[in-house]
Amino acid sequence: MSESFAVTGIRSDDLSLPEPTPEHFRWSLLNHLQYTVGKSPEHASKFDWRMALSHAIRDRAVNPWFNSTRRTWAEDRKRVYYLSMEFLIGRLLEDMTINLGLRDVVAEVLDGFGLSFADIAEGEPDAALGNGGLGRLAACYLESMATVGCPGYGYGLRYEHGLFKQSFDHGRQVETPENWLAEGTPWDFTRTESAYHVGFGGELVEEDGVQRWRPGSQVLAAAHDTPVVGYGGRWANTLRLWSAMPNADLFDLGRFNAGEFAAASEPEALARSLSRVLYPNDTTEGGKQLRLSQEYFLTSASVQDILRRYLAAHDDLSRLPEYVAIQMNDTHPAIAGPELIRLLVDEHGFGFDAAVDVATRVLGYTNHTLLPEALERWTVGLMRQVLPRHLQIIERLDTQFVELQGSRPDPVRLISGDQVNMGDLAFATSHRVNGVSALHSELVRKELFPVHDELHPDRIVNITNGVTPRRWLKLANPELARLITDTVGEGWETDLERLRGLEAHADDPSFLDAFGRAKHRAKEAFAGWVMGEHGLGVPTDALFDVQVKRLHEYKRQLLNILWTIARYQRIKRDPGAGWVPRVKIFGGKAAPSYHTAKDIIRLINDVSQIVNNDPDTRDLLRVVFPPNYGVSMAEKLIPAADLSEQISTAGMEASGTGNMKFALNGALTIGTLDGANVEIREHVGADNFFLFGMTTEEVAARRAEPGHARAAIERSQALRDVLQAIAEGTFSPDEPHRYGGLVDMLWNSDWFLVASDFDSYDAAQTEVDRAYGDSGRWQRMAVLNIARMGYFSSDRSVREYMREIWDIEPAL
Ligand code: 6GP
Repeated sequence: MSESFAVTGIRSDDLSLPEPTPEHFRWSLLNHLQYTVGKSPEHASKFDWRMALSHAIRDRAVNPWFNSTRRTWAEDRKRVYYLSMEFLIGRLLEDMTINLGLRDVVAEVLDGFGLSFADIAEGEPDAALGNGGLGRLAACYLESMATVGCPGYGYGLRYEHGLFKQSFDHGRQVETPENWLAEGTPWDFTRTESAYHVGFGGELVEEDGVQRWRPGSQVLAAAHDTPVVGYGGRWANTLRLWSAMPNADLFDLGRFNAGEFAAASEPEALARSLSRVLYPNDTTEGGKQLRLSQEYFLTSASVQDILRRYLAAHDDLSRLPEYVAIQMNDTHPAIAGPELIRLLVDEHGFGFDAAVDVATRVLGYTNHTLLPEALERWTVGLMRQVLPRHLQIIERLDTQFVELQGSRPDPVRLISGDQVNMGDLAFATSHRVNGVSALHSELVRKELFPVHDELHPDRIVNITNGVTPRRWLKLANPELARLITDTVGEGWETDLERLRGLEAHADDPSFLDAFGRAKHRAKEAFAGWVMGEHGLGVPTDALFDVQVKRLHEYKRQLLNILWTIARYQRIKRDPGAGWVPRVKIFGGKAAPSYHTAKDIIRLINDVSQIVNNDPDTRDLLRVVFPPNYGVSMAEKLIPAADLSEQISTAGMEASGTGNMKFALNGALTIGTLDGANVEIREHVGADNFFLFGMTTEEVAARRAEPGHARAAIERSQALRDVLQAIAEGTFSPDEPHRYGGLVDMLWNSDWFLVASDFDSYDAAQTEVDRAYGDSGRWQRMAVLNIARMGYFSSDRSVREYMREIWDIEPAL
């Protein structure tokens, strides 16, 4: 901790930057190039220019940031703290430039130097500090909180290595470490003075009749702050990421001097491992002890920081819920309940029940999945070893929770057998629990927490997810964004319902024509990128049919590739049947240990080899799977999509957010009644959505039928032909039985009901062909989709959180 050395008499306002005129910005850029980066314009590389530009932009974020912080203190406002193990923020340069309203100025200045903004921005690595939906949602919500003026912080970990880099070796996924910090990041301010000790292990000792925790080891959490600027630059919040720093005494100088270099550094390395890598598992848990320690590291540092900030302006901790709301992004930070209770009881003299009451009123919990393997459970043994005091608190909460259930014969437990159930713990220590789409929240109520719900009927609420229209339309799709502004005027960026104004133009041929041109240019841009980057050829006059998301059986990329094979066989049988040319585009990563998902990736790649090289079909069907899907690829691909594949087994996708991004960019959805698809369809209209598949109830009933998969395959000639071709090695001639396991699974178990939904999916795809064949009709449908997507702005979601969970007023 560094000593404060405040100098009075100089006001930060006096240091404000002048208006961002091109002249000033030009000066600022050159100044940073020379004095921050240390390069002259004659010798600067593209990287140097990017760093200088990023610093010049970051400068502009500081005043809104200070102003927002100052106002929050001055007005003694409540703050929201969003605790998340993942923030999948992607690149920041263009995003900040747009939100600060500087895009035109920057382009003009760079132009003057013969540089292109797009070219420079393209060099920025993605901050891939997340796996998928949950992490990207956290990033959208932070941006929306800043845009609507909700004072708050995102708290996360500053992983040295974000989500692994994916490449393909003969079609197989290969993972290599991602290194976003290798060249340094221009965005964050390191605050070594905001460092906290986080303890692990050790023992409980009794002192003056009270239990005290004596941790066995301690790690320092150091803060790194990135300003998060809302659209228009009217408000800015902070993303505070913790990195682990070993205590200086962990380095054993004696051993080092004795020549034992590695051993001397080992405890240090172990401490640093807390923020070294992001767990590459989406929805499944892994790597027990380190993962639990990481979760506690994030939570403890954040809760300590929150209390410090509160106590700087208040002294009565019982009023904490009036000033603090903490949102737990899934159960990963669910140790926040016990941690807050521990601090209140052990350090601030609270009684246990009073502490529980305060914690519960402060905390909220968002559930993001029903998959049983994703519901975190830690063994009591591990918990005792890593967090003995917290275990004690959870035991007491468990006892109280059982008492609350009265004489119920088989009470729900926070600790059952030797397992601590983090979902139940999170529920029991929160005043609100929310699902992320209407359907999902209903299932959270009925399937996941029926007993909790009975005891606390007003605790579960639904907040349907949303996405930020700044990144996912204005930034990603400038051409469409311009057309929208020309048509409905400015302001849709922060009031997405204004897109409704497009409806009046849905039958206007010149507008549809302009829309068609914007779509086509996005397709050409994507095709150019995929050729330049991956050497994959993509015909731009074909229908772009896209499925990008994590690889998971429930998301059913397998259904998509099986249908693709059926299409291939049909074209081969009848090449002249007037096929609509399609490009099937896949993207997504599989968890490294998820073997079935990796088999599916390989199958898609194998199929692409055969299909793309077959002269009979290559003009009508192409399969492309660019490796290493992430936020930046999504920004290029989503604007180019015609068809959005949202084909999960009903009841399994909590919400989806990609589905929203595609529809907002004028792709039509082929989808099941799952997650937010249900609400998207309600909004855009059933006529403008390709629905197929069983409902959640039908899925449950079908699963109970013995032999359902076999029966479905026997009913479908097309599917039989596909499975036979795979089984014969048509797509893996060098190893004909490569997919024996997959085929066998489809015949005999098929938990995800790929076979049962195949024919229905096939029929919906036929509808897609028919609609696409009439380009006027297709474009009209696409425009109606865009026009009716206003509801799915993350600004709306965040306002609902503010009203229904956080109880906070916007500062704007
Ligand atoms: C995901 C859900 O799978 C997805 O449906 C949802 O849109 C997204 O969260 C945001 O709510 N879940 C995860 O990414 C996850 O790791 C534990 O859940």
